[in-house]
Amino acid sequence: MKFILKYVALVVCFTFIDGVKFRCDYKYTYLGWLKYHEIPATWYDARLQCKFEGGILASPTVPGLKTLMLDLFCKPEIFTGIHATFSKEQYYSVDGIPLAQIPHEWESNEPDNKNDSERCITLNSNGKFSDARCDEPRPYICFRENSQADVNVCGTLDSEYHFESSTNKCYKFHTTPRTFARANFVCSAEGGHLAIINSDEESRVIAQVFAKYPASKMIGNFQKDFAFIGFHNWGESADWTTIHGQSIQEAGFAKFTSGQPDNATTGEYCGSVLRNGLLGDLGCENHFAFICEKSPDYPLLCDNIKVIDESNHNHDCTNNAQEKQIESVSNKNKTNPKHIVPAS
Ligand SMILES: [Ca+2]
Ligand SMILES: [Ca+2]
Repeated sequence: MKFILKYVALVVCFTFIDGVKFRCDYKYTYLGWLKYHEIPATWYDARLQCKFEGGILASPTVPGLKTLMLDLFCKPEIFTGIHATFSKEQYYSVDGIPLAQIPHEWESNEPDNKNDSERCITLNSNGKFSDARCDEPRPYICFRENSQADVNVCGTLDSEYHFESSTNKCYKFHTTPRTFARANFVCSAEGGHLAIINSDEESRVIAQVFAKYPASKMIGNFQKDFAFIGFHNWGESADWTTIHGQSIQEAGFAKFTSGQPDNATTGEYCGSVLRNGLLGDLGCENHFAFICEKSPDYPLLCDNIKVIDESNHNHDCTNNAQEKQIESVSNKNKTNPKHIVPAS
């Protein structure tokens, strides 16, 4: 009995000590991991970005989370995950919590559903809500709830990334067809990039990855023997460059399949790989499967039990404070934002 108790105590102890890792670009808090995205995006892209990063578009569903969110931004407003994009006026957070169950106070004269086109909710710096157009870009915050799920050997929670020891890289084949730009967006948000072939060996590895996805495994009407990878020619001819700026020769692999590049239908400026591991060109705006590559040690991983360097995350709003003061003088109705933190 004593032994069992000791064992249980040890297990509890180790469970507690053994931290959970997640991306260091997220700030660890008592409620979970948070990341402020200062570059404004449409609500739709914000939702996707958070999803691909391993979180969700944050909503202030509980008062504690709202406080943490307000501490992260200095701008007048950010998108929350609360939306009515399915049916108008039916507001839910992206994780399904109805607006009625989320504590909230509206900004004066809001919600107004201006021009009957406002289906997304912003969190304003004073803690109040407004309804707003989903397609007008705003900053936003991604959130990952605390959980015991830990990253895999590829440094991600995404189990579709597989490690290849011969290249020391991880790869993920995406069967949902996208344009080159959207494929690049997805890989990047996942912490990787569109695959870049750096050697004959990597070409062989990529061909093996492709072989696991016969056409029958892909749903939809598109050409299934090509996949976008990370090279293009800047919209011009014969300047094939990787998305990281090297010529494909410098990158280490420049073998096109026979008959390629053919610049078919006048204008194939984006790079692809075929099932044989060789290169081809494709129209950037057409939809194809694509392959992401990820380094196991990028993005950097942080442990939830180590002391976290707050400097990367805490926003110094002092520069904005001056602007805000001017704003508040010019607009007497607006109160000073509560969340402005003094310079440390
Ligand atoms: Ca409004
Ligand atoms: Ca590579």
